[in-house]
Amino acid sequence: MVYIAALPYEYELPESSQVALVVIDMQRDFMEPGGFGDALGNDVARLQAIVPTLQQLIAGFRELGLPIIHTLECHLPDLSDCPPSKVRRGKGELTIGSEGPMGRILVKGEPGNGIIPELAPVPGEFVIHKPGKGAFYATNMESILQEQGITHLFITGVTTEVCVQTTMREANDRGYECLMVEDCTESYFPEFKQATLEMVRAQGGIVGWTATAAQVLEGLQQWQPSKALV
Ligand code: C5J
Repeated sequence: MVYIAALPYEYELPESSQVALVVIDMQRDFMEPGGFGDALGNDVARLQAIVPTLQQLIAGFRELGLPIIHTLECHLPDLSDCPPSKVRRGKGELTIGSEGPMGRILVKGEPGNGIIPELAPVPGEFVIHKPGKGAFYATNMESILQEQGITHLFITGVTTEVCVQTTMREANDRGYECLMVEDCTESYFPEFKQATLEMVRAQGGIVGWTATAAQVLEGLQQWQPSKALV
């Protein structure tokens, strides 16, 4: 058993467990001017701060040969997978499907919908296209986790209180042991990030744990899984 220093108490990683890193929506649509986040009136520059730390965490998982799952929030070009209620939100000049400076907002395959180059997936990593906030809704996330025998999830990405938190709650309800990596998630609203971290670990870890990337990597380097890694 390895114990990762975490809040509200140590996160246990048994030899019999299998882990994955989940990287939520590190897309130009949320990170750069001219995308979805910007269209909703947010200061997208705030999200850049986590990129170097997330690069280090991803590099650590790659070195250890551990699975990485990247998600993208996106919709089909005809928006048939996008509820009209979602299109109506925001009331900005640009909305989902509008032509923006990086192509159509939040539409699959458009330049602005891609993952930022610094965090681009490499061959062999899982990439999930999701129409909702949570990574489990209308995707093959659960079947990937089951096929790989994954039991423990390290959850990162943007934005903390929207897609990251939704995914963590979905995973928690399905029985996964989830840890949100504090310095690898960010929000347009610092107070929402802080509140989310506190909500997750309140009440004895009602949704899960939080720890820093350094704490996660230190623990994983000592962990010796009994199952063959995928
Ligand atoms: C949002 C996300 N904020 N990835 N999506 O609409 O959090």
